[in-house]
Amino acid sequence: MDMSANNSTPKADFFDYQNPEWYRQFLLHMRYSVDLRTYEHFAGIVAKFLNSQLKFPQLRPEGDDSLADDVKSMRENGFCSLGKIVSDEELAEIRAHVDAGKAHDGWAPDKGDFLIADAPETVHVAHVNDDVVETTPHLARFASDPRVLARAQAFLGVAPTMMYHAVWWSLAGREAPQDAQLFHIDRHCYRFCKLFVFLTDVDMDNGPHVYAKGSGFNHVVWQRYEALKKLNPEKADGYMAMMRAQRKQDADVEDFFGAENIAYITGKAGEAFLVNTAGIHKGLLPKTHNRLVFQSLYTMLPTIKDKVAPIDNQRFWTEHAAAYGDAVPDDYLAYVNRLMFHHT
Ligand SMILES: O=C(O)CCC(=O)C(=O)O
Ligand SMILES: [Fe+2]
Repeated sequence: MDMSANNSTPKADFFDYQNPEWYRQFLLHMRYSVDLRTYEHFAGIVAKFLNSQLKFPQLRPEGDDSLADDVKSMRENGFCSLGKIVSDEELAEIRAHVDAGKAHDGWAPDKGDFLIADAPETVHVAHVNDDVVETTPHLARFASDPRVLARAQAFLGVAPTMMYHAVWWSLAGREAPQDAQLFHIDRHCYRFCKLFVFLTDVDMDNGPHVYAKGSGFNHVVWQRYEALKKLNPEKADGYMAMMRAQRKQDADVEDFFGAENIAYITGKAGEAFLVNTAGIHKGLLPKTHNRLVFQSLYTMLPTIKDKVAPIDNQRFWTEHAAAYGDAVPDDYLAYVNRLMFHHT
């Protein structure tokens, strides 16, 4: 045995005390590996640890009297409505900026950039380019609206971490749904939720967000499985197979959750909702008009998988203060936005 070599090998280096990468990979692995029955318990441990370090009290914006009911609805149904949070003037400014910017196919970026008016027929979902999203007025402020952060915090059990802002078009007139237009679940973190702000009017024909109520918690998924197993073992296996499949058939989702529990979330341009997309969901393929949506993602910990793109947006801090005063303490706001904006 050659004992003269130093102990630097790829494996030894990867698991070096100083290498953050293995800690990151370990956290990611836990996300997919924790037993479904105890998933919430594990998420609670993560929240407890973070709170012991952060010590941020629960945000309670003045006059916000539906916080408790909304969080209850997020837990029981999977989502809550925030009503109209964007004025018509703001909408017009947002639209002017977005319409003038380029977009790309969210699932095939190699197709290149295009103006939405020239979107190729093969594109179903056109993501507005990052440089356009970053410079669109108002969006960053909505994402840190005290009511939004308060709900995200109460739902997650800890002050949220903002992972990204995204804007995309779901294009009408395409024949069959694709990707996120089919039922699926997201797995960004142990607990997470997303803010959706409709930037066009959305009715049943224009791409509502569709959600299977009560599908958002792993332990509940497991309880349903156990209950079903007693009544009908074969059906229980079918249910688990559906939960594991990446894309879920409409008929299965309706069968297992009940057609009455499939919610179609529509709304006027400027209306917003928060949703736990760990539950089964999709954006229904729009028939008549293109749908434009703004989204931000709130997690307990950085997700590792989502791209982190720091934005130089000094406007954000002054705009936020002008809109919401000191409803969100400075250190709280800086923590929430630490991956996205530099605080000065
Ligand atoms: O477009 C939608 O309504 C759903 C998109 C989606 O699956 C997501 O944002 O996780
Ligand atoms: Fe999704």
